[in-house]
Amino acid sequence: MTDKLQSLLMKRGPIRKIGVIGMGYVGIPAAALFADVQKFDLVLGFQRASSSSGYKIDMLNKGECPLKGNEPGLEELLSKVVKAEKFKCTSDFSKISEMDAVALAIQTPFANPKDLEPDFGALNEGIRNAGKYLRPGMLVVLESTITPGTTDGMARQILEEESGLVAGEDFALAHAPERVMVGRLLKNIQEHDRIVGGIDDASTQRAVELYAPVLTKGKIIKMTATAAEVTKTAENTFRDLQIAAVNQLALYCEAMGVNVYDVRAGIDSLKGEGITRAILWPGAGVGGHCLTKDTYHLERGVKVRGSNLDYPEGADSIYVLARKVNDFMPRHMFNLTVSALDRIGKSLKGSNVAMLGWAFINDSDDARNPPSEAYRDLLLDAGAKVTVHDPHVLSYPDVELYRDIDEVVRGADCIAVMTAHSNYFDLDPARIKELTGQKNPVIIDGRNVVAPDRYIDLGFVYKGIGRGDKNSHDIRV
Ligand code: SAJ
Repeated sequence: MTDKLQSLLMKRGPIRKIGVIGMGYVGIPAAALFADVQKFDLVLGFQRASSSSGYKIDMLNKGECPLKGNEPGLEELLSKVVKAEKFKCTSDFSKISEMDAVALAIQTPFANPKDLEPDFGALNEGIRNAGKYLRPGMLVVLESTITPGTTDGMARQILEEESGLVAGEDFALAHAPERVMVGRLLKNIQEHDRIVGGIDDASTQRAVELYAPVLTKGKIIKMTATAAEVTKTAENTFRDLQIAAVNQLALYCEAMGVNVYDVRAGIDSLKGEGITRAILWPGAGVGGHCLTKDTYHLERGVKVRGSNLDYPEGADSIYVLARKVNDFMPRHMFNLTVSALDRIGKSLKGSNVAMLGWAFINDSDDARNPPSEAYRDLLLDAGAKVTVHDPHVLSYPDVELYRDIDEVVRGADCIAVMTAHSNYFDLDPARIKELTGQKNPVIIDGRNVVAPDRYIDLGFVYKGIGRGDKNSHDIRV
């Protein structure tokens, strides 16, 4: 902590004006909640007036929420803070210079999912803008999920280059990773504990002053900026690892003729002082915007930021292995499909496969990095004809999405459940069989949605992930 920064912060006084760069799923609720804090005078939401997202500026300034889907309380809060003239959205980034604190909430997708290089382009532009208009005594906070070492590395360099100021002396710099889930944005920001990591103590303290007032149930957890980056990427890496652990177990149970759900219930029953078995759910794969990338941010962080890592030379980390297990699950669905069709003398070539579910997560329209896409591609490569049903996803590039299950199932040789949407739990096997027009239709259950015997008894060839107890059943005629 330098005296210079401390005195600059003292001179500036308490945070009153806050800028939030990036009016998306993270920035909009963050800005609205900051604006609702009595002691903050004004929040400016900074949004590029680009053709794709410039429309948000007018909507937000009318107190309307441009986000899709239901976000409880958000539109009301926006309307309240806009009416009170405590929140305004602008594309004039020069107004950053009037702020006491600036939070950057800009997404960091993959440039190309194949090479797992993050696309920091938009984030870098936001950082450059913040740097251009940075003033002594300001606080800059990165909320985006970033590779460990970014805040105190690339972000610090850009801010210092653009401003001619020195981080930790002339301005405060911190990382406070977002932990929001679509559908509960406000609740998550207010109730999750907030990790706050500065490049030095003064920066951490200044960031605490920004975030503490918006917390209701959540507590502040202070650490360094790099520790905060590791925490965020590792909390998703650990979830991916837990899912991979139960997916691996499901594959073992299939090989040993055992029902993984019996085993899961057995393991889960072990409770007691200091005993934890966070066993999750096996499935057709892991999709979404978080778990599919955050492991690679952590891995890159240890490569870029780490030194003298003591680990077997060239061996995959357990985390990368977990990603490989989870990414294998759509292929496992494909292998189950091939083996089920083979039991009735059919091959995938020329077969009709009806996929139920495209979204990466149940009862949602979110189709980012869906495991269903990998499965569909394998089917097409094998010469199958694929039709896809999803009750929520409106559109997806190069995929025709049907709303009517009957239309998708009609004439199908095989039905594959990829997403556990609620309406799949009460499918009627007799109706499904009639629609397929097959003596022995195939059903592949990727999300433990169907009751196997109800289908097997009607002559279906059933395969389910983890269902070693059912996958070699006799075929009823
Ligand atoms: N999945 C499984 N088995 C499970 C849980 C999930 O196969 O037991 C699959 C899902 O089908 C999906 C993928 O994993 O394809 C991801 O599911 P998710 O429930 O983890 O949802 P995400 O990707 O939206 O994760 C977010 C993360 N939140 C943030 O990054 C702020 C994650 O940290 C949360 O733990 C997760 O939401 C949550 O718990 O809802």
